Amino acid sequence: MMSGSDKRISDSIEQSLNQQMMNEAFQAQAYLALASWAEVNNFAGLADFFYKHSEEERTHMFKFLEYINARGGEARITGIPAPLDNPASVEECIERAWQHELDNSKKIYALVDQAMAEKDWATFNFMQWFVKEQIEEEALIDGLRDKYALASKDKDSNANLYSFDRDLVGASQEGDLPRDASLEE
Ligand code: OFO
Repeated sequence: MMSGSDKRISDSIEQSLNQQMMNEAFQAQAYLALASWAEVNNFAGLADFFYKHSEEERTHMFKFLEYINARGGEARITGIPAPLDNPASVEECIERAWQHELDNSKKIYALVDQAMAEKDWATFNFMQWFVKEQIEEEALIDGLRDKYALASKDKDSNANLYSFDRDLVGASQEGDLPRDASLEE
């Protein structure tokens, strides 16, 4: 048990970290809802992809929880908003995911701003993992959008949509970082 003097984050940073912890829980819940919708609508590949992604978001929530407690603060688990109603189509489902990532990136950047303004370099450093993660996740979901766009070009055939979905079974959650591309050559 930490005493008050062991606390090495300000109250305002602690509050923002707690808020972001619950934002990550919300992300997990939102992806879970999209995954279940996809499963019910017989898109097994898309469901698999989003179930896995929901798990990833949950690990992000835990990273915040561990960090807050490790710095002598206190992680506070609160309620989260309900996910949106079911999407009307695969396209809407994927666009929702895209919007979730863009929104979450903004929240991450706001926390980085705050850590910098408070000269809390430990939190600033901790947040860099999330900055990188959001680059990867935006690339991952943008890649999904591209695949869907290709698959749905021929509106007369379901074959493309079928192979699009099959392609997602077991698809990696690791997006390639654009900035790493040259290192791998
Ligand atoms: Fe938590 O990484 Fe996406 O949102």
